[in-house]
Amino acid sequence: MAPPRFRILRGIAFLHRIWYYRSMTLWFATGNTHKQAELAAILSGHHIKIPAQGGLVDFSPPETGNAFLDNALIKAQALYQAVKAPVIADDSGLCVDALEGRPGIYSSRYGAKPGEPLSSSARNALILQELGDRPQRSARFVCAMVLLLSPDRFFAVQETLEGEILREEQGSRGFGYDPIFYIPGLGCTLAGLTPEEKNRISHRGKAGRRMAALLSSGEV
Ligand code: ITT
Repeated sequence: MAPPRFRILRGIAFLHRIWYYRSMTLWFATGNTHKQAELAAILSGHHIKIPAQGGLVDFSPPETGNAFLDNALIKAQALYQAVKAPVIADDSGLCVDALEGRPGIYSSRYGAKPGEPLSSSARNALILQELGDRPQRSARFVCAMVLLLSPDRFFAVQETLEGEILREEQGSRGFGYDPIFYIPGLGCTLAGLTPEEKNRISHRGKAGRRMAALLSSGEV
């Protein structure tokens, strides 16, 4: 019989093998490194790779859809064409009620002129200017997420996070519209939360955990 230390090592190797085979490599169809960091933490049991790691440095398919879900599927299909392996994609944005849902699917390009994208703080300033003193400040983040396993097989989920638009930026963490997105129940903006706290409540966190549950269900 093998000595105890050898048996423990063999046990660890066995558990590692189980963990490795349950975890999947997922290509994430994004060029946004903030989203990449968030999803890698949300799906921490899996290997998340971005197009640049497959030599696709300029991956940016035209987002021609009229809904978050359409654009998530466009990104997923475009990357699947290139890598021929399971892909996850996220199309997300901020919808402000008093602005009839803007910026919505145009969140990353809001206020941009051709060839001249706005910085995040300039986009935040534009939203604050458009809203002015209006008392109605309700808004939500939306995240449509698609898991594409083969050309004709995909799963989709769309999740939200409700909040309010502040009158000025607050907080220095996160990205994009986080500094103007206030969570009344927490008394701070998303930019005031740690990455773990944000993932726990966010649109992306909720959508990603649904995908994680699906991946560990044994049905995928
Ligand atoms: P990819 O298309 O390459 O994934 P992107 O940033 O262009 O990157 P989207 O088209 O989905 O992604 O646009 C999402 C924009 O919405 C993003 O650039 C932010 O401005 C905003 N956004 C989405 N999720 C956010 C979050 O959690 N916090 C702050 N802003 C967010």
